Amino acid sequence: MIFIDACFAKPTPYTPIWLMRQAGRYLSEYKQTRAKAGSFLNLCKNVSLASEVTLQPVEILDVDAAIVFSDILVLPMEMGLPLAFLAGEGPHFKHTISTLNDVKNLQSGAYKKLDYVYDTLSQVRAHLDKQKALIGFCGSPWTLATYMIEGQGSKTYAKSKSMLYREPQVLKALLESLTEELKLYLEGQIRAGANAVQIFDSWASALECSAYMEFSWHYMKDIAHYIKSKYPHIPVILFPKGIAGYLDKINGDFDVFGVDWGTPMELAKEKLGGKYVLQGNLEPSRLYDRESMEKGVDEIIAIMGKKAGHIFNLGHGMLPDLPRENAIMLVKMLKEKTKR
Ligand code: 1CP
Repeated sequence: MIFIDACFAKPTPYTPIWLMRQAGRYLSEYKQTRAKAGSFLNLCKNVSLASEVTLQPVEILDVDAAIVFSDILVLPMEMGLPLAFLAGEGPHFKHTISTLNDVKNLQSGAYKKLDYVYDTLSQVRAHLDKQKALIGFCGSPWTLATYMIEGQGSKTYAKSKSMLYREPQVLKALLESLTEELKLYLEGQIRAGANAVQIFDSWASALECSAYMEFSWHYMKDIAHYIKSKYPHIPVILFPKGIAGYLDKINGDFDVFGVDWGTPMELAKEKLGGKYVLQGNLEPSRLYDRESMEKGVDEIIAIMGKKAGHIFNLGHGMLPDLPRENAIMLVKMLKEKTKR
């Protein structure tokens, strides 16, 4: 598989590409399937519909990898926090974590309740082109913890950070239990057919450097090390969003570093290019305009070259109102421009 070869820095016929959040509302096909499912969570839990939306972007865009359709928040949900997706408002947990007792009351063995994710992976792997990779994923302990503590997305992360500085032992207990569940969850995804795994640390940038290393990166590394020691042939991709200033501190046992759009690719290459394959990092909003998109692609190729060591992606997820024609064009353009 071209994508897997690229993750291990082996030469490929062109630079492989996939797009974070490549399944979603910018595709009318997704909206139709989601309507059939009735709700977002029903869609995640319905194996045949979730498989369908996983495969849609592969067929429509011709990307080199599929990412299983699910959400990072199904894991905390299965740890015993009821989850709702409110129309227009995003995810919402009715019960939140604020004390050590709350952490102790979380159910262990959540990874055993996620058969709908494993079954979707198996079904997709059975239908996916042999040359295309299937990516499994999870949220980072820190990013998941912010939703469990705040109850929803946040601008300030006030409750999470207040816990970090006032009662770090409570936050650490939560991060540790998440870490143990996530190791087994990713392992389950690999056994079900995932060819690579990515950990999304979407809210990395909420933390100052020392806090980031101690309360997020430490746990990401622990999960990555666990997977790499048991499954050396499975690439592990880490995507911490918004930590351009901390790249000197990045280390650990993983294969691919996901570069967000706020981190200049030149800087990522200088600091990490010798150690890790880099994935990224086109600013998603460039897809609003074809000329801006092409210019962005050219700039990234000029930095990363056409040799091994790069996987093309956006620097964060697809937005619901981006024109699909430009996403299709992006994939085609990238393959032509990077042909060896
Ligand atoms: O249909 C809808 O209205 C729901 C929109 C939606 C979609 C399409 C949500 C709700 N989740 C998803 C799918 C999803 N989420 C995928 C699918 C696979 C793919 O990439 O095609 C993935 C990988 C995720 C991961 C995810 N969920 C992250 C990490 C990645 C990122 O974008 O930073 C995060 C932070 C979430 C939480 C979440 N789920 C949904 C929303 C709207 C949010 C973000 C809310 C917020 O900003 O706090």
